[in-house]
Amino acid sequence: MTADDPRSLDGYREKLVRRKQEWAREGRLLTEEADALWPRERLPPGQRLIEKWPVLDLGVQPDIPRDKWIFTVDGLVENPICWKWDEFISQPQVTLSSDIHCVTGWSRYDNVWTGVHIAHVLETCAPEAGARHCLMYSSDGYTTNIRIDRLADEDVLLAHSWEGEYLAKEHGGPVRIVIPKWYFWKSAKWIRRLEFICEDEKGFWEDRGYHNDGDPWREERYD
Ligand SMILES: Nc1nc2c(c(=O)[nH]1)N[C@H]1C(S)=C(S)[C@@H](COP(=O)(O)O)O[C@H]1N2
Ligand SMILES: [Mo]
Repeated sequence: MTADDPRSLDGYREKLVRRKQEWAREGRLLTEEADALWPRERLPPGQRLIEKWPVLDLGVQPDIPRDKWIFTVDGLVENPICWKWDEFISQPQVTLSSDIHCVTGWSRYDNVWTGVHIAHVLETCAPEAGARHCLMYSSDGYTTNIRIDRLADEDVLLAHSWEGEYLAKEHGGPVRIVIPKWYFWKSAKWIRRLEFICEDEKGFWEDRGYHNDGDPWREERYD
């Protein structure tokens, strides 16, 4: 029997090795997709991926017609803002896609938001040097806090639309803030006011045992 004889184990092994060597020379199975897969981990620890978008709130879903909605920015800013719907909607618009990570354990990928970019809000209101934190106020009485540098992140916006349609009331319409890098409780629905302050102040859940920061990658769920 020669080494090429398939009945010989040595021959079989040799053929296999030869074939693998050919594959290596050809670069077989290389897809050049490695960059597209970055970051390799998309689902934070302890989260499960879902498709349907759940509704979570304090049991009150305020009914705010767009023509009655008023949005203010005040506190440590040089130019306080007071936008009615028409003014808000005539500001420059952006569309951004991001993932949602809720502290209750679900995540939802590729949510497409349209609205006013936070950079535009910050440019317009011009926070003073002493402004370090932001307290967000909602029409259902909810509040939540965020450090100003985290609020200023390039993926943050005041969203009026989701997937090309106006945001449903149960998801915070007419306008909610979206702050994707932090657990979703920081993304206040029915937003009505941003207050810039010097010292940090806790919001509704931060005051009730949730973590003050809420980084999903560090599982900062509870205090
Ligand atoms: N105004 C307001 N915003 C809120 C809440 C709330 O109760 N009131 N709940 C927060 C929590 S805990 C979560 S998980 C998300 C839920 O948003 P969704 O109902 O659109 O999924 O909204 C956040 N923003
Ligand atoms: Mo939540």
